[in-house]
Amino acid sequence: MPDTQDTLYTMPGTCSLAANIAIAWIDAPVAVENMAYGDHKKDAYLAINPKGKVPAIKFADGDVLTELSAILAWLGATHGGEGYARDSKLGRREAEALSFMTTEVHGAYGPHFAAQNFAKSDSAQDEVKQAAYDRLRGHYKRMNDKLSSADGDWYLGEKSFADAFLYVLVRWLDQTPLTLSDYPALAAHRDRMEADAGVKTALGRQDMQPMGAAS
Ligand SMILES: N[C@@H](CCC(=O)N[C@@H](CS)C(=O)NCC(=O)O)C(=O)O
Repeated sequence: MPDTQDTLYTMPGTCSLAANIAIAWIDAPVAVENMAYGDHKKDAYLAINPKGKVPAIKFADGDVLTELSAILAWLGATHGGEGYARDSKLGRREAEALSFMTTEVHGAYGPHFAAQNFAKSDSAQDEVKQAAYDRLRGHYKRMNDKLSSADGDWYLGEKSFADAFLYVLVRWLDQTPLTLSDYPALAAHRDRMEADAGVKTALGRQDMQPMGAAS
């Protein structure tokens, strides 16, 4: 039977949480299908996204959209109303921030999540991991400074999808040798996000728990 609804595919702990939060914030008519870790490499999902990664949206007409920043752009343009229109100044800044976060910051996590893809020996893998953590320190400092200068509440001065992905990145920081207390604006942002009803809904849909003071 053909699908009658657009569906976002997610997995616990992953960047797909940002799209899930966006769906909650704008109340988009998109179902969220949370897969168990590992299902992303099984045939059923590879038939949807041959890259074997989340997020992906499968549309009711069978078309598929992958890449988080493209999915967030589609959500904003299609279901976001005026607040998420892409031709606004906020929309431009949001696209810029999401490109930075998905390519530079998420990209820098490569050696942390899969050091074997970057070096062979244990010592070489350790070296690329340490280099990645140094790079991440710079990225988190930049994001902490930007959030502080934007008045501290929202990354771009008002709520946007950049906050949804920033929250994911701040959660990942806890898995690294970096310390969240070195980035006080990011720590406060995490607590603000975890008090948000849409974030709570999205976490529940992905079988995830809040991590900070609001938990
Ligand atoms: N460039 C992609 C990256 C997607 C990505 O790396 N997703 C991760 C989760 S955060 C994933 O599915 N990893 C599973 C794997 O690589 O096995 C995007 O921005 O959507």
